[in-house]
Amino acid sequence: MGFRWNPLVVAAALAVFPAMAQASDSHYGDALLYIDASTDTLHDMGLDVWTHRSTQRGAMVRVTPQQMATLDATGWSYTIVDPDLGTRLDAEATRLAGGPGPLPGGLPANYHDDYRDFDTTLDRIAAIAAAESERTTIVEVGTSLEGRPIRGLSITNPGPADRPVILVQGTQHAREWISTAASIYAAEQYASASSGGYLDNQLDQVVLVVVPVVNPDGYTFSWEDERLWRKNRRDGIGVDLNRNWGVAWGGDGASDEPEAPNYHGPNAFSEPETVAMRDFINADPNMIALLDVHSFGQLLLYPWGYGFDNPPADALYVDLAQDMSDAMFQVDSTWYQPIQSSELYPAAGNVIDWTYGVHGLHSITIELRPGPGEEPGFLLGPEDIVPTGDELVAAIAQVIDSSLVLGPGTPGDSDGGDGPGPGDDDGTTGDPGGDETTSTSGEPGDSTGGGQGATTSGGGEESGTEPPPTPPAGTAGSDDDSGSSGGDEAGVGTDPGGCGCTTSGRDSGLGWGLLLLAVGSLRRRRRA
Ligand code: 0X9
Ligand code: ZN
Repeated sequence: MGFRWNPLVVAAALAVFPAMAQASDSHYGDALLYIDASTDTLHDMGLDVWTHRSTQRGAMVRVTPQQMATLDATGWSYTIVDPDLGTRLDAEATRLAGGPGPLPGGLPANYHDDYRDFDTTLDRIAAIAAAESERTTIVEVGTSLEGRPIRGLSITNPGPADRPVILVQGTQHAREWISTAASIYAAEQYASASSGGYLDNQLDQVVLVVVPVVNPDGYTFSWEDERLWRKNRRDGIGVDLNRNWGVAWGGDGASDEPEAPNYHGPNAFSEPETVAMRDFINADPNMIALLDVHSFGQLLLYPWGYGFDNPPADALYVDLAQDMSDAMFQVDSTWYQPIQSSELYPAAGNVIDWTYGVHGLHSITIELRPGPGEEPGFLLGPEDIVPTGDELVAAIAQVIDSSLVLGPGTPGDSDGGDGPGPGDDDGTTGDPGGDETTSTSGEPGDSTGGGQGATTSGGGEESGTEPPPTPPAGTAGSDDDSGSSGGDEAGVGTDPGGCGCTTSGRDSGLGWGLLLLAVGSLRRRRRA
């Protein structure tokens, strides 16, 4: 039997928890926990939520020693997954500092042995383009806030110019390094595909564009200052790019607090990174599909993500995501769960709602390895890069095959049926997203600059059965907090992850002194 959340306990905890530290630090003593609570609540408490799902119980969160002390004082129950994240982060930093980087020139085979920083990623893009100049051109999508290139590869065989375009974009979220690594790996597999093979045949029929790092500033910051950074680098605080798109912008699962990990920005398309990608997509009438690559949780997510309405193309998406899951399972029996995005948790202003809602692209968010609630989350080891990359290749191949059969889709927002409704921002008018519900609009995103036009240069079979899920019960992957399962109960003293790790079961009683302090603090904040 669990207990029902006592509103006073929640209020007290909200008042006494310090805001999540976004600044650079070593994370010594930070722990990863499972906490069986509403993820909205955990987020409001300033905890760094790594994995959660609105329709299930429990979340994986990172807590500082101070937050842990407060948790203990408030008597919440939790399960320790990793008692000291600092050790793991240090081990990764030491490995990267000591490990051999890729040799200069050509396409050194050891490139995919480990994660690579932004400049090395750009070098690899250049090297792929040089080595496969018949098939590959470099695409300049735009420029980040701090002036870094948002650069990709366009990969195709010689053929008609108006073939369907499939876009794969990675690393909207900085700390999801496997997204960068797997996207580059997949681009390379296509660019160097053997003549006459499956991938080569696909390249006869489509143009594949891969942009491995949509958020170069955040990615660089995650290498140089703060490994667990998520957003872009706006004002040193950051905007969550995957809340900054113009369909249902400002709705559920997006915060208007700049410090929040899911801060949506002052208006839709306020950021040069989303503007650049938006303009790139707007400019290409042949674009037919988008795969947005994240980690973690092994999930295939389809629209809508802003809320629980079914998209007009619901049946299509159920099939597409299932077919992708089947194709990926064929690679090495790793199961990716297909679900509607909002079932993970609502996340208004995400990219796939915009690409589907405005352009009708067949749009999928993929959360790569590890599985839901699985260690080490964002700190996935380098040995997973190639197998995850192979899974991403299978996912892309299925998106291509399905898109060729389906043809261009219909904008999900165009028929007045389910969906955010007309008036969503296609970015061409400068009008902020049409469905803001919780935030005031600022200036049009188009006014921030950075949205230059893109230029180019340079040269499965189905398994039939659904494999069983392997995740620990009650968790599913994602690093942002926005879902709410309201009225969650906590299984006191249980091990929600089924991971056999240390459990600290405590009763939910709260010291009266702490409670009064907290309520007083809340009152003071309200008056302010
Ligand atoms: O929160 C996100 O932006 C994505 N998860 S992540 O852990 N990589 O940050 C998921 C977005 C998918 N859309 C919805 N859940 N609605
Ligand atoms: Zn992400």
